[in-house]
Amino acid sequence: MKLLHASDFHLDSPLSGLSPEKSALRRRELREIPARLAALAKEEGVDLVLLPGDLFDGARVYPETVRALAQALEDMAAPVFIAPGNHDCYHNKSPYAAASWPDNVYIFTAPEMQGFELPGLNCVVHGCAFTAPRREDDPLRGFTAPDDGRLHLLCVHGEVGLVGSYAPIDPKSLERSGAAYAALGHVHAAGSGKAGRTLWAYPGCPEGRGFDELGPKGALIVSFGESARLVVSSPDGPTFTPVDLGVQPVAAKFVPICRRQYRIETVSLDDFTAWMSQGESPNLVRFLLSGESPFAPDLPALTAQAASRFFHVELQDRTTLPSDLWARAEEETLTGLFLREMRARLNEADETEREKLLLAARFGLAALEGGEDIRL
Ligand SMILES: [Mn+2]
Repeated sequence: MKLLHASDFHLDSPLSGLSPEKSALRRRELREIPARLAALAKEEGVDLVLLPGDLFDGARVYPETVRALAQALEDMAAPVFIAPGNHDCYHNKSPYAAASWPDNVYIFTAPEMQGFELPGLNCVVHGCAFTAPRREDDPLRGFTAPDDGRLHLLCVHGEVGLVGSYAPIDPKSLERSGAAYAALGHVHAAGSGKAGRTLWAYPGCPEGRGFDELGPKGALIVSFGESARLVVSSPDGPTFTPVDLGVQPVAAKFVPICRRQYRIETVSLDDFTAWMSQGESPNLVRFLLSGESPFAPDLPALTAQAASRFFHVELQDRTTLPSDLWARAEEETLTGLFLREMRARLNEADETEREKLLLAARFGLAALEGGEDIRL
């Protein structure tokens, strides 16, 4: 028995920080997520698909987006369960109620837990729906699946924790649920944990939409009866650590399906030049320029130089003044006096003030030493 678990597509998201052309392209790429998942479902030969919510970013959805989703869900050729989340909560005007959906799609419509039996798989899928953009109670409170030898699965949108406005799920509720696997949605980074004999997991969103959604993004393929594994998130994407889950071994495999990745790379000015000599990248990259430099790097010029190599690139200056410069603070010269003054101010400064002072120090030194700041 194998299932596909994906969530938080946020279809038709407004994508800020990109040109109108690039946002339009990204919106189209987002709209292709369901089709890519359908291809993955077929390739893996899954028996079941669990989609715990936030498939749409909001109530305003393009008709073609709904059509593309419905078509892809039909193509999955397996039972599909949707548990609407805070962004796509169920109500009588939501696309879940208004549009027509293929026969293999089941949408949870009530905040209370409901079970749906799949006799062919000896399995029961339990889920619920957000019916408003907020929910402060634990959707699993008081829920326990019967210990009847069938495979019990959860499909729920919410956040693992004790309090919050997005269906806080107490780990104790997960433990008491008796489910073998809890397919959760809401958190945009892949991750998972164990509560009693229940493995719970978030696949994360299948495409990043900003620099707060970094690295490879995708879906989970979960199989039952193999050696147990737990998926753990790391900065380079999820990695896998084997764990013993006891009676019902579950294996969760992360499969990247994203077209592009948002990445933040910390590089020295020299390494940045090396990055520039590499081939073209489909990614959206923010470089944090690090290391020591007597002058402030010319960000507009460097960004222009890098622009053609990345789908999107932006630079931030994190360089500091060379440390040997401060040795000159003891000199009985105007430069020495200036450095002593700047050092005292930098020691007192907060983060934003530091940036300005660093720039002031660079300009001041350039003026005093007759040098030239490349930005002037
Ligand atoms: Mn959510």
